[in-house]
Amino acid sequence: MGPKKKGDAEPKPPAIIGRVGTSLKMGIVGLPNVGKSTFFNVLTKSEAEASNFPFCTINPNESRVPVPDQRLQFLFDFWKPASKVPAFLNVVDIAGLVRGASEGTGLGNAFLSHIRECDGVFHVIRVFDDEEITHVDGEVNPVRDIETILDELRLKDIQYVEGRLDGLTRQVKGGDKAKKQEFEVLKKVSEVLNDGKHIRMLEWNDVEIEELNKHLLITAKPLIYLVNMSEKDYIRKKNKWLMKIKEYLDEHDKYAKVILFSGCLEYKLFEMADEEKKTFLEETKVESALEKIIVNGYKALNLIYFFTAGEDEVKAWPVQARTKAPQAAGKIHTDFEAGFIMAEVMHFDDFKEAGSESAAKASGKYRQQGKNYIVEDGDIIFFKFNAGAGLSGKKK
Ligand SMILES: Nc1nc2c(ncn2[C@@H]2O[C@H](COP(=O)(O)OP(=O)(O)O)[C@@H](O)[C@H]2O)c(=O)[nH]1
Ligand SMILES: [Mg+2]
Repeated sequence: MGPKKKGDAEPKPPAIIGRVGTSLKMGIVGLPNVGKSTFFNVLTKSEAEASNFPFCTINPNESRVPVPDQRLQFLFDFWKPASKVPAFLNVVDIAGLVRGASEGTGLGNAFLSHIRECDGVFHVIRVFDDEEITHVDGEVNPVRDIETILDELRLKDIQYVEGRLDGLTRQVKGGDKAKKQEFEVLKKVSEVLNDGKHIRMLEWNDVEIEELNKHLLITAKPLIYLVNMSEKDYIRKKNKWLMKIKEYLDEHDKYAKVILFSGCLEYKLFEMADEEKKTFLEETKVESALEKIIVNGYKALNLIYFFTAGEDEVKAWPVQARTKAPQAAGKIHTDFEAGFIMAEVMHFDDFKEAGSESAAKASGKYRQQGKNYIVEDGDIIFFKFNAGAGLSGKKK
């Protein structure tokens, strides 16, 4: 693949359900007392500490955590720049939902509206037993809990969609052709929801997605299950509920991502000194689940990043998947987009293999790309742009 020539048909990327932008957020959702806040705290504190970035509190319930990436670390080590900037995942701790939340039980409506403002969901489920920590529904039963939460999210969307359909039905009957498409799509949405499914579980065409994106439906958001285990169970990777959860999800939420973790263990690791932690991890042969959780959360939001790299700064620039080069350049500066000439691109892997920029160039891995180039995760990019009044500028 060389640079695209003028006149090449522009491929239209498939539409994505969800908001446009790069400051997207994952909300932590679940019943009360399942370990959401513990997870939020340890995630935000330990990741910020481990990577030497200041604790990035936005407000008490919202934080951003650096996205761990060995490629970025490699670039930091290579360039030793004055400024090092990773990508960040925004995370929000949302208060617990209980059965009946969609009808307002336990401030449910307020909490559900917080989920609506997020772009993806970490659904925390509890499989740890602890008599000290009461379970809102009596005893630990993660399958029932998953069902409770999925139902409440779905019922909230049903309320919303039915409200919209009331108005739309009148308008369409009154002959408003412009509303016909929205009406048809929301009718289908309502059927899907009433059939017990979430919007995210189905494939939608571009027209439908265009309509879906006019509404922030909760069940359209990507969802990752985080199974909170006791330390002991997490280390031996065993718990009587795991099979039951798998069976339930195979039947009801087949493509959902499930990640096991232990809030307790993560906290313990966070409090250990480096040496102690190293020994502990070697002896138990366990791994912290936090990196995996962050990376998957970031992916679920359809975010990727490209790098700019040099002696001054090495930085990861978030863009939505399938962003084209000029718009990616626009993340750095609006002038870069307006005066876009070309992008010089080498993929991180090629750079690493070649060992230097010049070696990558010599092996033809440093390519010039035009305005239709779709940026890939891990591209190292050097933009060339026209800096106004006919001046030709070159900028990292
Ligand atoms: N035994 C055990 N207790 C936990 C674990 N995670 C959280 N807890 C405890 O459960 C209680 C509720 O935790 P919290 O994080 O506030 O739950 P939230 O209501 O879901 O935010 C607290 O007393 C925590 O210390 C865990 O993995 N194991
Ligand atoms: Mg909490």
